[in-house]
Amino acid sequence: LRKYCFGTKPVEFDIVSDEKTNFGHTGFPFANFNDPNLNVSIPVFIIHGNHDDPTGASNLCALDIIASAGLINYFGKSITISEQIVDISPILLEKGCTKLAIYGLGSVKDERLYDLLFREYVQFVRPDENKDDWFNIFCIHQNRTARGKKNSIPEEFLPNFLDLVLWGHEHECRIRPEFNVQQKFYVTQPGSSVITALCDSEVAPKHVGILKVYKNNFNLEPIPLRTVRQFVTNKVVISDLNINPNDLHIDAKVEQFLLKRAKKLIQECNKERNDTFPDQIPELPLIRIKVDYTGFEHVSQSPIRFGRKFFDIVANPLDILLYTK
Ligand SMILES: [Mn+2]
Repeated sequence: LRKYCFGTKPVEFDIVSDEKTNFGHTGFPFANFNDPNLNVSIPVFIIHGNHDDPTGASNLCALDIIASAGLINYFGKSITISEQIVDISPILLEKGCTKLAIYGLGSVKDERLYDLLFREYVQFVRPDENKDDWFNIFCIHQNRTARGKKNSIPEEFLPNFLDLVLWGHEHECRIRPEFNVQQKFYVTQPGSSVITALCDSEVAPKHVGILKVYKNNFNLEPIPLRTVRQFVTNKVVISDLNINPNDLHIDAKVEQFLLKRAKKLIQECNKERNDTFPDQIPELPLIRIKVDYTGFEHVSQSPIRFGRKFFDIVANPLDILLYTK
């Protein structure tokens, strides 16, 4: 942040919302580029996630520290007390004839936000004048994919005056804006920038994007990330392997099969590396084989013992195998 976002190049837009409303929760109730003691050329606006949410008696989080150093503009820190309306006031930016309203809400427990939205306890505060002139963005950090009742936020709970929702938290890269026909807004879900969970949703190539807004039109250009570690995942169903469950050498036979499969996946990664000449990809790939052992519960494979054979070839040797039913 200090290296790339500070500098003498002037910021080319104005902030026209009440900065105290946007940033009053920090010790410095104004945008960092309006601080006479700082030279900011690329201002960063950021909400907190669920691993860095405010906590403790003074409700502090990591972003508070970074904000107080003047490096970021931390917004969307709604301190919610139950049975009270939560106001979400936008940061209003203007450049030429383009007006951008950025609403934000840092991560809160899904069940809680679900309830607040369902009971219409969340209020999006819109600018008083020329409501339709604004391009409205909402930054949210919650479950988007349903994982049980109330455990995610339905897009239909968000107000339909929004133009674009920037959805954080979800790991899968779905950065190309998806149109919600009912709500008439777009949702972009950039996904995690690195692979953090060894599951299918992390297989899609990682991207960041550059969003350009002109009046009420926007364009989001996805940019592929070239430093992401390779990851392949695969599923093996033992009952499909044509092995007799009562075979005395069943452990060894299953292990042989899995070793072969792992080596094949590693070869694929190596081939891909050689074909695409990626310059900055870390050398060792991530490999995950899901082993469905239904009907073969007596087969004993230690994932740790299995992984010892891959110490210098794979980034995650000790959890290549994941047993499932
Ligand atoms: Mn998250």
